[in-house]
Amino acid sequence: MAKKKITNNGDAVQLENEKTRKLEAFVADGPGEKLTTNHGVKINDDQNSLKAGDRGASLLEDFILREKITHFDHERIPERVVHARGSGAHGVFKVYEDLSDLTRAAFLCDPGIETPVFVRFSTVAGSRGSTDLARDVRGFAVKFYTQEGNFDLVGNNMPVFFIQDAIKFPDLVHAVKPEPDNEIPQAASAHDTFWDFISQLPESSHMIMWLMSDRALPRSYRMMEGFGVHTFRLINAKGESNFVKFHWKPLLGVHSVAWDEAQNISGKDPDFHRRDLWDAIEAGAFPEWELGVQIVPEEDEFKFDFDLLDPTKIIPEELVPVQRIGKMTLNRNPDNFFAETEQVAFHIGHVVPGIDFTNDPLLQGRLFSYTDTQLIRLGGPNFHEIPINRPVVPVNNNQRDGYMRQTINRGKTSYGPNGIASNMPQQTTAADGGFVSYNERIDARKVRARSRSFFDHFSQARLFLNSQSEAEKNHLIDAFSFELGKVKMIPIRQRMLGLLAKVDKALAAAVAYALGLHVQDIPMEELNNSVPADANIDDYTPIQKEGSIAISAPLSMANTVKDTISTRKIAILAADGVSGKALNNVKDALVAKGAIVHIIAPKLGEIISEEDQKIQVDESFLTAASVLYDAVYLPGGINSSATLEADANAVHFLNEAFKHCKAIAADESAMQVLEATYFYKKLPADYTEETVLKEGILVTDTVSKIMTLFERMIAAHRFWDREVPRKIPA
Ligand code: HDD
Repeated sequence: MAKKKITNNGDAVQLENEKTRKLEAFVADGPGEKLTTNHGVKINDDQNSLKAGDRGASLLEDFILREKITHFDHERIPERVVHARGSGAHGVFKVYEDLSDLTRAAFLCDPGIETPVFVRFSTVAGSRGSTDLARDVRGFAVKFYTQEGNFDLVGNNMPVFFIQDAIKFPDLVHAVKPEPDNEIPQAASAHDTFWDFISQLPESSHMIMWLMSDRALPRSYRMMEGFGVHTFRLINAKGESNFVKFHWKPLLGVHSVAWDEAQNISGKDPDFHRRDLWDAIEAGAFPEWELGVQIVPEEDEFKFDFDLLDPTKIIPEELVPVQRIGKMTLNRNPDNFFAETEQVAFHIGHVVPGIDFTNDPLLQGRLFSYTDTQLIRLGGPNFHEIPINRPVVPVNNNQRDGYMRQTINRGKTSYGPNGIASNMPQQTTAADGGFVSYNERIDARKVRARSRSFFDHFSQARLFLNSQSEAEKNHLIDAFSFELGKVKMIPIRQRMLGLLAKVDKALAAAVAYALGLHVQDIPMEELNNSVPADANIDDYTPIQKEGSIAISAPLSMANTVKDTISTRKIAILAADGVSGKALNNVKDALVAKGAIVHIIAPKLGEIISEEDQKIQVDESFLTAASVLYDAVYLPGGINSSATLEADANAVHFLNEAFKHCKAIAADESAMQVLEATYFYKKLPADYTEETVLKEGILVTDTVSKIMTLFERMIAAHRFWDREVPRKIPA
């Protein structure tokens, strides 16, 4: 029978998945009955240390005290040098159709196979305890526990990277991390060393566009895309290779928050993304992504005006469509953060037969880094034996010993070939599933160099910019102006403006205006870190090949999924005397569509409706904040409206929701509360369907209208177009 786990809200969740079953062997359920030492000796007094008299010194002989304190002293392991702050979840992946034409990876060839996965999302720059809402790249690492061993897809929520060669990774990370003299700022790229580095690194231009865009401020981990970034290879049973880019497409769409909102969330709830993921899974609203692939046949390797091996480039979806090949569902929270989310060790080099690498120089360097880092972080070469890292298939080899070895290998042989154990464990032929590297032809000189096909640093940065909506472009200008405005050294600001101008003169001019500077051209020779001494500057001018495009629709979040309100958080503001009928009708309608609705009142406890009903309050204006919600509803009721109108916190809640372009619906009888806001005068004069869906504001006396239109407003997520023309202080 399938095992079940009871979640916090009392629901039973199926635990019938192979990795989960394997983890069960290591789970300690409950606190246990009798307190013992680590060696099993029952403890008689855990409250007092052993002393020479009740007022005397503690005795060194007290092994119970010593063991407890020693273990405590060693509880922390080094945090990851990057991606230290993360959240994990278990789930499953299933392919839709047999892909054996493309790959021999068994988990991609049989729609009947359900592959367990563990996913860790993360920010990059901040420490373990930093805020979730930093402007940053998000890690999106997936461990597939396949029947042929573990496959780790260690990607990000942005499809390109800052650098083209792994040798620059330590420089990049040193530049973005807090500055070494004063360890300031935490989890932020808005400081001198980061922009000093970036402004001399033209290859980062494309990535910087993504980083300054709203993609760096996800609404939720559940609403982010994921990308494998590098071009990989899929290899079929005949040994044929196709290039592949991996994508994760969230079924809830890709959504972000506003920068001002992100900064506020960092104070109100620094665990915003972690909590959101945890709560959604506990509530049974399992996050889902489709795995997508862009396939490029070997013979098309040189067809594009960029190099497939260059990790600062995407393949625009218009040129090679993303085929959705399967679905991942995250359906179980970890039992223990440290044991699972902290100890999980991903490695880009963990591939299974049917998936292989390319010569992308960033990927090649990563192949070294990931095992190396675990050796220190997880204390030695046996980190693969930590339960979360173990594959679901047997591990047999002649590796032995080392710190923290768990396996007790019986027998005499730990070498091969051997006669004593009949040459076990044996190698497996390719036909039987043994891993064979792709038979790529290599004929080259050994050089420290970069291919000239990597030198067009600006075309795709421009493609990204041109593909953004007006609101998204404004956010980019604001982000650059903020970040460079925090840079103290003027020459760094100036140099960055020069680099930006190479992407887009109007963008550079707008940022220059905010910084009170003028754009000055920088000769490419000055940006010489990425240019070999003999390079011709003309190499930077892109060669337009057939099929080049100016705009790519999927790059804009304006074009994302906007047809669901599932798991969106809606605030209903109410006080004593609220119309219970309106409140409950709207609440029930939203909950029925999967939204999470909280009633927020001046104080916790209960409020009494105008119908004399008791209504349970979820949050007070002290514990809640508008930045933690996606939309607001204001039901009518004379006394409730009078109270809220006079409550500065309620009015601020509404102002802030308006400023962050959220959907706001109100009963006409609550108009007096709206009148107290800054945005009242900016409300549209009519409430036709068209105005409401453009402005995101609805005031009506018909509850049914609220229920139909409000839902569509929430699904639209944000009304960014009103941001600039209807700016208010809040
Ligand atoms: Fe990396 C962690 C993603 C380039 C070296 N990386 C790490 C994680 C993610 C990525 C998601 C966190 C995994 C987890 O949750 O445990 N890294 C990327 C992507 C890159 C990239 C998408 C570019 C395409 N990384 C990169 C380079 C190097 C590293 C070029 C070094 C040469 N990355 C590491 C690391 C980390 C790591 C130091 C820190 C902790 C860990 O590995 O386990 O080895």
